[in-house]
Amino acid sequence: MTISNGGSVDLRSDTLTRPTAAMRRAMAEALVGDDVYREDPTVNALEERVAELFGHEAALFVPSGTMGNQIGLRLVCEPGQEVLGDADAHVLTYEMGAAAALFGLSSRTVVSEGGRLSADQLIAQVRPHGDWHLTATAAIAVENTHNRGGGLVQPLAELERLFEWSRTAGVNVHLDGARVFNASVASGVPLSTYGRLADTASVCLSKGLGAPVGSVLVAGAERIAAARLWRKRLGGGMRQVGVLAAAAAYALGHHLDRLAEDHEHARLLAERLGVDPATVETNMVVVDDVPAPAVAEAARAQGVLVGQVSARRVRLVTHLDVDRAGVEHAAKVLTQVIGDLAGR
Ligand code: TLP
Repeated sequence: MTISNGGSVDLRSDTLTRPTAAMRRAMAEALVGDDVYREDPTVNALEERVAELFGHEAALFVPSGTMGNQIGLRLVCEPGQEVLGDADAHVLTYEMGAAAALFGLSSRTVVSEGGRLSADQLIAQVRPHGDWHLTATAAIAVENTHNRGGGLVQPLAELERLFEWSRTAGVNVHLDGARVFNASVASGVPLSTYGRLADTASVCLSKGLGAPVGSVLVAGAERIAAARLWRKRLGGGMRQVGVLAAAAAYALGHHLDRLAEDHEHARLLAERLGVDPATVETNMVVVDDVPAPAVAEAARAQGVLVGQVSARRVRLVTHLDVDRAGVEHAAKVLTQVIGDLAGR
C-alpha cells in the first residue's frame, strides 16, 4: 500500500500529492533561466505546450490555480463590471473575495443543481452593457470539473451553447479548469475542445496530475501579454522556475492517462460506502448526512484523512499517492467509522 503524508491514506485533496522520484529527477535536470526575462527554456516550452493542448495562442505559468483564475477574470472584466457564476464556484467561494479585493470586480451568482452548468440559467441573469443603472456582466465563470459539485463533469452541450451565445452577447467566458484534465479523461472530450469554449482558462498541474506547484493560464496572445504584467504586479514573477515547470511537464507527459485509475478508485470507494455511483464522475466522492468532524477525527486515528466540506458532508479525493490497497483500507476504516457513529 502506498502511504501518503505522515503514513496515512490522505484523501483530503489531490493537491496533497508529492513529486515522484522520476519527477524529482526531471526537476533536478531542468534547464533554467530567469523567467522574468523570459529566459527559462523549460517554462517557455511548457507554456507553448499547454497553449497548444488547449488550442489557444499563448499561456502563462503561474504559481497557483487561484492566481490563474483571478488574473483570468481580470483579463475579461474591468473594475466595476461583474462576473457571473455558480454560487458554489471556486472562484467566488474559496478565493477569499480576491476578485473584489484585488480588482474591484463585482460578482453575482446563480444557484445551480449541484454545480451543473445550465447555459439558459446563466444567460437569463446577464445584465447588459450601457445601461446607466446596471452593473454590466462582462464575464461568466464556469468550473470543470466542479469541485463543490463533487467532481462533476460539465455537460458539453451546455458549454457549447453558453460559448456560442456569448459570442453575440459580448460576454467572455472564463474556465476554472483546475481539474479539466479529469474532465477530459472521464468524458473523452479533448482538452482542445474545452479550451476553445473559453476566452481564458486556468488549468492546474498541481491537482490530479501530481506536480508540486503550478498552474497555467491560457488565452489569446494579447491577453497573455497583459496577464504577464498582472502576474508581476501580484508578486508572481518567478525566476529560475524551470525546476517547477519541469515537474509540470513531467506530470503532463506521464500522469494524464492514469487519472482514469483515480476515477476507478473513486467509484470503488463509493460502492463500498454505499454512495450512489451516479454521483461519482471523476476523482471525488461526497458522503452526505454524516457527522463530518467526528468522522474525520475517528478516521484520522486509524490513518485515513478525509476532507470536511460542511458539518454533515465529507469529501474523499483519490489521487496519485493513493493506490488500490490504500483505497481498500480507507473503505474499510470509513465503513466502520461511519457505521459506529450512526449506531451511537
Ligand atoms: N481547491 C482546493 C481547495 O481550495 C478547496 C481543493 O482541495 O480542492 N479551482 C478549483 C476548482 C479548485 O478546486 C482549486 C483548489 C483552485 C481553483 C485553486 O487552486 P490553488 O490551490 O492552486 O490556488
